[in-house]
Amino acid sequence: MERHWWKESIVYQIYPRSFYDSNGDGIGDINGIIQKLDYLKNLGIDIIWLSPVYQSPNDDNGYDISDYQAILDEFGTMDDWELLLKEIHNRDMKLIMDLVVNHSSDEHKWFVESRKSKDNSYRDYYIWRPGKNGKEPNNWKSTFSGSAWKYDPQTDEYYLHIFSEKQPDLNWENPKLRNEVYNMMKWWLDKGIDGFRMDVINFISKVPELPDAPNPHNEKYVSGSKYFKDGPRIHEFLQEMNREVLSKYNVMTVGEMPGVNVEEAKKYTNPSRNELQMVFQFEHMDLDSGPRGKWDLKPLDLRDLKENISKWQIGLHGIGWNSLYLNNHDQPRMVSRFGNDKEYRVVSAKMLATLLHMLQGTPYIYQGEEIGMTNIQFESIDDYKDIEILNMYKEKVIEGNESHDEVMQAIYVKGRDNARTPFQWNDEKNGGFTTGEPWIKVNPNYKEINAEEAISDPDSIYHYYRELIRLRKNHDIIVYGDYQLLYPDDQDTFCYLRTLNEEKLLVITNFTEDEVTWSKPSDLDFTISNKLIGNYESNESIDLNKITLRPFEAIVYLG
Ligand code: TEU
Ligand code: CA
Repeated sequence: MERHWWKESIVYQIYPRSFYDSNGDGIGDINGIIQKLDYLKNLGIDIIWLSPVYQSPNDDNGYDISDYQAILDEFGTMDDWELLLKEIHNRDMKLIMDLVVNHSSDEHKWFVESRKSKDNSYRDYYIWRPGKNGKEPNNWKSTFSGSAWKYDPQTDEYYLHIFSEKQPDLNWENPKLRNEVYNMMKWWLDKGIDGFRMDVINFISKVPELPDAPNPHNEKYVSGSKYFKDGPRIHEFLQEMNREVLSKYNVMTVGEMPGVNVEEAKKYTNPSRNELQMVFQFEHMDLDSGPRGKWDLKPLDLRDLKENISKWQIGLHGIGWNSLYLNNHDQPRMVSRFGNDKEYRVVSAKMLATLLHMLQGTPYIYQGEEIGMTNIQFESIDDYKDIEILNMYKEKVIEGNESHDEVMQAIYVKGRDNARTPFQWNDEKNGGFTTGEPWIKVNPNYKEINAEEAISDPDSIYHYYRELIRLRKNHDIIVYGDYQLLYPDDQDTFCYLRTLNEEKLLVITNFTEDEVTWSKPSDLDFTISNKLIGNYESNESIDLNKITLRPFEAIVYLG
C-alpha cells in the first residue's frame, strides 16, 4: 500500500450558490464560505471541493464559464477568493477547484471570436460542422434535451454542445486550445490550490468523424456518447496534461466520468500511467433507472448496488483508487433516495454514511448530507431553476404529450434541484441561509433539519459523521484494508469484511425498515466487545450468531 494524503482525506463539496449568503442578496457567496470554515473544520474535513465560482452567465449554475480567470461577481472578488484559500490553509485544510474544460460558455471570448468567421484564429477552439441535408450534422442528443447541435447563421454552420446550447464543446484536437487550458491550470495551481475536480473529463476526446449514433427506436435525437465517452485520444490528452501541468505540483485530481467502467477506470487511476488519481463513476447512480434513462424510474434492487460497489472495490484495489459518494449537486439527496427521509431519517442517514465511510477510497460529503437534508417537492414547475429539469419539462409536457403529474413525479425523485436548495443552518427564516429572498426556495423542513440543531444534539447525524471521520483517521484498515462482500444474494442487508494484516473490520447494514435476523459467518470470531460504531444503542446481550437488526441498523466490529 502506498500512502498518500489524498487517500487518507475526507472531501466536502460546496455548491457555493446554496451554501451561505453573507450579504443578503439571496445567493451564497465566497465570504459566506469563509464564515463557515470552522463548521467544516469541526466536522473533520480535510479537503474542500468548490463547485465553479468563475465568471459565468449562469445558464447551468456556473458550469458554463465565460472567464476561467475571474470570479463571478455575485460570489465576490478575486481578493475574496484569495482570502478563502488563505483561511482554508490556515486551518490546515486544502482546496480543490472545479475544472470545466469539456466546454466553455458561449459568452467566453474564445467563442465570441470563434463564431465570427470560418477563418477566425479561434474558429478551431470549438467543434463546427456544416449541416447535412439542411439538418444537424448528426443525430446526437444534448444532455439537456433537443439536438446537441446549434445552427449559427453568421457562418452557416453548426457547433456541438453536449450540454446546453450555451455550453459549446471545446475542440481538444487543437493543440493551441490544450495549451490555453494547461496555462490556465498552472495559473490556478501557482496561486496555491491543491488540485482539481474535472468536469466530464472523459468526454473531451471525440471520434473526429462525429458519426450518427445507432437509433434502433427511430428517435429524433439519441445519445452520441459512444463517440465521445473515453474517446480515442483521452488517455493521450490526460497524460499530456499530467506531464505539462499536474506532475509539477503535489496535488489531488478526481475526474468526473459519466459512463466509465472499471476497466477504463483502472487506466485512468493507475499511478504508473500518470493520468489522474481518482474518478467519479456513475454506475451505482444508474441502478434505479430503467432503459429510457434517468427519468425512467425503477426501484432499486439492493443486490445490484452490492454487486456494483463490490466490483469497484475489488477492481481498483491495489491498482487505482476509488472515490466514494452517494450524492452530489447533480443527484437526489442520499437519505431520500436510498434510505427513508420520514420516520427513519436519522438512522437511515447514519446507516448509509456507515456503509460508505467504511469502504476503501476517498469519501466525499455533499453539503447538507451531514445533517440529513432531504429531497424537495415544489408544486409549481416555476419554482425549479435547473436547466435540465426545465428543458425536460418543456420537451415532455409543453411540447410533448406527457402528463404534468407524471413528469413532476420524476422530478421529485431524480431532479437536480433536490440537492440545490439552500443549506439549512438554523430554524430562523430561510433556514438562516439568507436574510433576503433566496435564489431557490428553502426546503420547508428547515425548522427541524438544520445545522444548529444537529450540533446541539449529541445523537445527531452530524455527530455521527464526525465519529466516522475520526475512525478513518485512526484505523489504517478503513483506508487500506482489502474488501470482501458477505451474503451477496441477501436482498435486505449489505455486509462486508475489510482485512488488513491480522485485523478485520466487519460492517453490517440493514437497508429495510423491518427487523431482519442476521448471523455472522461461522469463521469470524467477533464479539460484542469489538463494536466500533453503530447507529443504535448497544444491546449488551447480543449474540452475533443470531442478531436481530433493527430498521436501518448499522454496526461495525473491529477485531
Ligand atoms: O455533470 C455531468 C453529467 O453528465 C451529469 O452528472 C449530469 O448532471 C447528469 O447526468 C444530468 O442528468 C457535470 C456537472 O456536474 C453538472 O452540474 C453540469 O451540468 C454538467 O457537467 C455540464 O457541465
Ligand atoms: Ca450573496
